[in-house]
Amino acid sequence: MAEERSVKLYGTWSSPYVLRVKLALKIKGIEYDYFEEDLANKSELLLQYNPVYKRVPVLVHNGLPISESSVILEYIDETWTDPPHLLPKDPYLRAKHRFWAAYLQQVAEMFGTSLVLKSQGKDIEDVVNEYWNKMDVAEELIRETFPYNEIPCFKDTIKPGYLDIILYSLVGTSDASEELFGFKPFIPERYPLLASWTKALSEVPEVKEVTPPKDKLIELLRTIRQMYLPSAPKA
Ligand SMILES: N[C@@H](CCC(=O)N[C@@H](CS)C(=O)NCC(=O)O)C(=O)O
Repeated sequence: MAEERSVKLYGTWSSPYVLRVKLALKIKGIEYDYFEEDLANKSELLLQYNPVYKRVPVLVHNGLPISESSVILEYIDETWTDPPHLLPKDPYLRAKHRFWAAYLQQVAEMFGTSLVLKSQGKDIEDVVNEYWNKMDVAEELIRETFPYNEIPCFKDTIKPGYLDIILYSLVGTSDASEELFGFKPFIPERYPLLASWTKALSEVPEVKEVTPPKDKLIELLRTIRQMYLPSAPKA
């Protein structure tokens, strides 16, 4: 169909939000043209397509731009209605998936690398403790979103969905920041479910295909850290 051919994604390789869209398109088997943006010198098209936030990702479907990664994921699921579906059919379960996706995002953003890097005046230990406390809640309660309360296990017939994509985008590339900052988002002993869920996701072929290379990410994080904390070690 012509509709399916005209899909364009404006992104930047290191963005966790762009990763979400790449993953959703890959899982749904949707072909698209990708345009890498230089965020220090945004293209006219990006500014035109996302005049409100001027951010990536932007998905352009048949000339119509959609921005904000979670909105894009829902748009993809509602437009390409063949399975696999990103959100569950059942409205209550859909609501739960959206709820937990928003919660995980809020906690991760609160704790985000940029916060750690920029909050020189703030006690990092307090930030970490707050993160643990909030993730404890997710570890205990998120199980109810899974069928039969089983930890997700992905195979040919069970592909990652909306909540999986959001979780993976938030912590899936954390091995790069772990190597640099020594912080692990989910210690397996404390977070058996969240840790094994993230690990299962990282082994899905579609996920491996779109995850940015760890070395390249480490390099980028080093540069960012250097910008905010000039006294930080270079290597
Ligand atoms: N809430 C947005 C966040 C997108 C976002 O923060 N994108 C960053 C790249 S990771 C960006 O475009 N930054 C450029 C800027 O803020 O000027 C989403 O979910 O799509």
